[in-house]
Amino acid sequence: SGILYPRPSESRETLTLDGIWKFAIANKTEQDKGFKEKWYAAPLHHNVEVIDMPVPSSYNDITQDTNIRDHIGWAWYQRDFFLPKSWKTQQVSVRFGSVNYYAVVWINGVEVTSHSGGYLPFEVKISDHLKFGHLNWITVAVNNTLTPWTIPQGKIVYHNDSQRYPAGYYEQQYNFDFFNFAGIHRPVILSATPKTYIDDITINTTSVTDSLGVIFYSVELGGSKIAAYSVIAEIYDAQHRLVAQAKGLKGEISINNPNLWWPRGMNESVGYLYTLKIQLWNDAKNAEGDIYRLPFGVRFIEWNSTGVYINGKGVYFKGFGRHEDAILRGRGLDLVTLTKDYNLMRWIEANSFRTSHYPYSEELMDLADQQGFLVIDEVPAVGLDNFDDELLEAHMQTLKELVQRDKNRPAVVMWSIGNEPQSQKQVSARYFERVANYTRSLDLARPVTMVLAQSYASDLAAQFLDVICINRYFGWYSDTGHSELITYQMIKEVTAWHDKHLKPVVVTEYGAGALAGLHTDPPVVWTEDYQVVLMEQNFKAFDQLREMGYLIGEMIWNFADFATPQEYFRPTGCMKGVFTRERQPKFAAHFLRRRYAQLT
Ligand code: E9O
Repeated sequence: SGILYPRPSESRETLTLDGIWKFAIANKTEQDKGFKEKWYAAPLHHNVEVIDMPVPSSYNDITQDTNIRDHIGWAWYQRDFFLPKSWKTQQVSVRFGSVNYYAVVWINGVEVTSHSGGYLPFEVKISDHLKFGHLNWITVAVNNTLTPWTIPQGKIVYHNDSQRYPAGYYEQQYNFDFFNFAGIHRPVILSATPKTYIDDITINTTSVTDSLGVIFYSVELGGSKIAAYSVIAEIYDAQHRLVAQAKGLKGEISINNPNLWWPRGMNESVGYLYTLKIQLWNDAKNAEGDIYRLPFGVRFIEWNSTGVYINGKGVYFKGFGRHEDAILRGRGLDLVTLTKDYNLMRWIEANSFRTSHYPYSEELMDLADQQGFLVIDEVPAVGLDNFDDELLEAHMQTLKELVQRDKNRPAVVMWSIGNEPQSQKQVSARYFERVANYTRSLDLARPVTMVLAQSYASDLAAQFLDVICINRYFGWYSDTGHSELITYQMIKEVTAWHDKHLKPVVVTEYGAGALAGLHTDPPVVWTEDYQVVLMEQNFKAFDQLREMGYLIGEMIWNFADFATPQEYFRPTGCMKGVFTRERQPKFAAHFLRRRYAQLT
């Protein structure tokens, strides 16, 4: 079923549950206590000492308590709410933008749903469990434990060496360098729709010329059946003028002389959005039914061995690998940081980013659609290292949920099915063949890619992709400090991938750590100076590789410094940001801006 973003309309209302919730973590040695004592069945403070916790936010950096910062396992959230009487006759749902990683939800003590996967929305109907004229309680238990069968993977390691560790000591390990922030990360929204409602809408804009845009749409209904109904589809332009219409659950609508959706820098018209208004009409009762408005762009994507094309024009990606990461909030939705980040990306004249290494919030994606940023949309499959069927199942589920959520977004121009897997392993070949083909079964309108870090000789996954993305740290992780090798090695590297597969290549990561304010000349690693030299040497290679027709994009790692697990080689975080975690420019930002301004 669909996962449309809850948008108020003539027939729909929403109420936010964002705000301060009550919160407690489960004791390390008594993880099951909350379940055994049924903490969901009574006000949380009857059972355990609670503190205040903002939603949305990660819980890690909110308190002074290391146990909360480094918590592994169950955390409990609870709050109460009243509902308007008018919702009694409606279909009421609760929708979570994301909860990392696993969530169980109770309404008034009754379990209503659970969800696996930390970065995608889930929703459940709750009408049967609600009270009107009384307080309602919602309880959420969140578990951030990562295992070999979660996406991304992790493992719990028990230490048996009694010389060094007390009995039962364990820790969470994982294969990636971003801190595994946890909690209710995105908005929690109650919504009321009519009992028969619009459950899903799919839009396809593959057939477009300058004079005609043909839009294929289809609608799915949910809830109680009505004897006789009609569906009215109307398209409005950005000035809210009706420009085309059709009838029926699915069909074709043509827009004459359409305003195409263009990414930044390729056309004066950037990020043009139409609105598809779907309206149900109850013919039996001759009454208005559910109404939903979906923004969409008219554009089409093509790809071949030399490039990716939007509306027939070849694209060069100039952008960033990023994170949803902000001071105090962690990975919680923060509209201030989110908006500032777009302003910084515009200032530096980027046209794109990759949602490394997990799907970003819908609020963030909306702005990409509106501002004309190209997005490589990535699932949280980072650093996969074993490839069994159970993992495959979870991997496909996350792709299914991602495509379901983002299929109508013009900004999304590629699906990335993972980052830096152990794709040299024999078993990975069949695994990625299945994941790539599964992705195509979900959406044929966009190319499929994955971000590779193995050598071109040993990798077994690129053969199943449409576009090859690679991460390369010449002069940083290899030949550290030897900036004189970077141009040579990068040219060799991209050429080898291209020659082997005859597919376009994007360098999705390159970069150097730089501590803001640290300078040396001659430049040495960790200075701002070295970061710039490394960029300059990469740029020389990129220019040549683009000339040769091999390279279709460059994305520096990373947009901003971000939090990592505690490591002796990362001073509180990854320092490869072009901006600091506070979103102030390093020397590198000014340098990158000069380049991106010239690249078209
Ligand atoms: C993923 C990113 O999240 N890529 C890592 C980044 C890092 O610096 C991390 O922040 O740890 C780099 C992986 C290095 C791959 C080098 C490939 C060289 C193969 C010959």
